[in-house]
Amino acid sequence: MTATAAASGASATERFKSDKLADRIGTPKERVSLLAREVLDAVHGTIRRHKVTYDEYNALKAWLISVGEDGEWPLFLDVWVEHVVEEVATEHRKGNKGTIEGPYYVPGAPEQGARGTVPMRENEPGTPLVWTGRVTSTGGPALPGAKIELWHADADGFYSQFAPGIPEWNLRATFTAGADGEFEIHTIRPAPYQIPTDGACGKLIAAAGWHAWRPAHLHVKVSAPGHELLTAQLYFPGDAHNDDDIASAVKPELVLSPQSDGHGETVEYGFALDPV
Ligand code: MBD
Ligand code: FE
Repeated sequence: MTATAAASGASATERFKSDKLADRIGTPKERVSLLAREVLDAVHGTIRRHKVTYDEYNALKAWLISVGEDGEWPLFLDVWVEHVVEEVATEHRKGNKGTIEGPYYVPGAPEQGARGTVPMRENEPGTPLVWTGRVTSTGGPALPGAKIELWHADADGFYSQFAPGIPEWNLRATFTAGADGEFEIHTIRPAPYQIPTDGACGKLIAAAGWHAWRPAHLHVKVSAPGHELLTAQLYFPGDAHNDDDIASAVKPELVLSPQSDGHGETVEYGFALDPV
């Protein structure tokens, strides 16, 4: 079976509903009215400025219907909107830069302690990557016991639990920083990632003449008691899409400096978390 937009979209939609909708808080009426009004005003402005036709309106309507049918609301929103929400939510931070979560996080990945290997298949394709680092508070002290949740795509660009035929927790793990905040993670280097092209988001990309690529990336969530949760992605130097990520989620502070060691690559990268 091959991965289809509708199948990974349906999984991402279910994931969102069970993780994020459960603890959503109500938004006050005044705030809903203000934001909805302003977004609608912006749409009306675009229609007037560009004299949008009925054909174009109906094409939009059909496309919006297909976003839901393909389960691609999580993908659409995380690719084209989340980066600005993240920017606003974290602008006060003094510690590590973060970036968007994207649609493919799953909580509860297997625990590996402070040093270990991410679950992977026998002969998992890809260059071995050994990543060492420390988790500290922005003031300097180490944060022993900090959690580092890691998830990333395989060498074909597929995420476990969102593409068929991949073991449940493949390339997903939770590490716990040691006494000095240190950790050592063994994994493989992920491949550049192309968002599904056979669904509604792919249709928009093709119709607009854009490309569907994100640079290769490792996703992390780093957490410690009394500190703000850090959601980030780490990138590799020289990737063709670091400068034109479809999801606009690359920041210079998030680009790694790996060293080749003949067998694979090693890299050092740590995290400073902001106290709450
Ligand atoms: C991804 O892997 C991703 O990280 C984002 C942000 C959007 C789509 C796929
Ligand atoms: Fe991703």
